[in-house]
Amino acid sequence: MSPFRITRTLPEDAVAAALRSDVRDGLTRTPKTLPPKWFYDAHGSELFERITELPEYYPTRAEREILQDRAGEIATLLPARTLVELGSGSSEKTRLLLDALTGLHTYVPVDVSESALRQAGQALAVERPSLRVHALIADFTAGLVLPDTPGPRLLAFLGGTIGNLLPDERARFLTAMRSLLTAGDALLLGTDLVKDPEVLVRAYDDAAGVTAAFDKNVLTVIDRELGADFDPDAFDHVALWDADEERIEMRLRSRTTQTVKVPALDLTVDFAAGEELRTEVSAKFRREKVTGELTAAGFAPVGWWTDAAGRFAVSLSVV
Ligand code: AVJ
Repeated sequence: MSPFRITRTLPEDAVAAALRSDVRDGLTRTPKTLPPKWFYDAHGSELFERITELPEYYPTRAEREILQDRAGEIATLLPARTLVELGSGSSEKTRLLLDALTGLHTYVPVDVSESALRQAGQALAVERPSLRVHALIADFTAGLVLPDTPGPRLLAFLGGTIGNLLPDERARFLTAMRSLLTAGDALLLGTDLVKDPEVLVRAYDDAAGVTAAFDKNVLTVIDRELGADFDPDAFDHVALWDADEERIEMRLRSRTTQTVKVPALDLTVDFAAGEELRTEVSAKFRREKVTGELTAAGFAPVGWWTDAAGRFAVSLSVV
């Protein structure tokens, strides 16, 4: 077996502190919000894997189609020796890139979910005996530090997860990613594209209710980690299309007037009947918007590929 290392760039108590401050900030503002990163405990990561297999949730399949068709071309444009993958989850689509990057030295999966990293990292280390795997448990929206590995580096941020950041967060994130890279390195970015709102809403409100369970799982996380008494069944999952911002929003709508206690924060939160807590934004893009944001952050776009149906795009930008 090849070396498998796992590094925690954020100490566990910093993760706990971030959860506390996110929950306090989010539940005391109007309208109430929570950042989507807290969906992904072990159960949430499992639910997300199930989402990617739903008939309505097309982004995973569309992006896989692009990588199946284009990984060779991407590897020729950027023959990376280090592949860094942000929000790697199960690293399933990564295998397509790993197969194409024939000169690869080290794979660096980065995720907030230790359980997903361990599973995926260990499996890969067994499957690819010559590949070094150095996993990072990190919040890539806050000061990421990459291990010292050979270049060129390809930084992959797939799945459309950049859409989960708000516009100002996106700008700061892309600038921070640019500053991690040096000449010859590149960013491979997956972005979901603007399309028929009905298709989009169905992708975030599936018939089997898996996305609803995923959405409500954030309440279970807060109950467990902060001793709160959220009743997930007291909320309805809502997915809506914001046509002005061109983004999907997921919300949890309180079924009744209710009060929730969060003992670890010494906090009491009142919900009016029908009040909504925003749990995720998922921005959808047009090519000009992606190119504009990349260019503003100092990247030079060199490749743009979509699936045959034009639902999703993968772009490559050099430094
Ligand atoms: C793949 C993390 C970007 O926004 O589509 C899936 C997460 N949320 N269904 C997305 C998600 C609801 C997802 N990301």
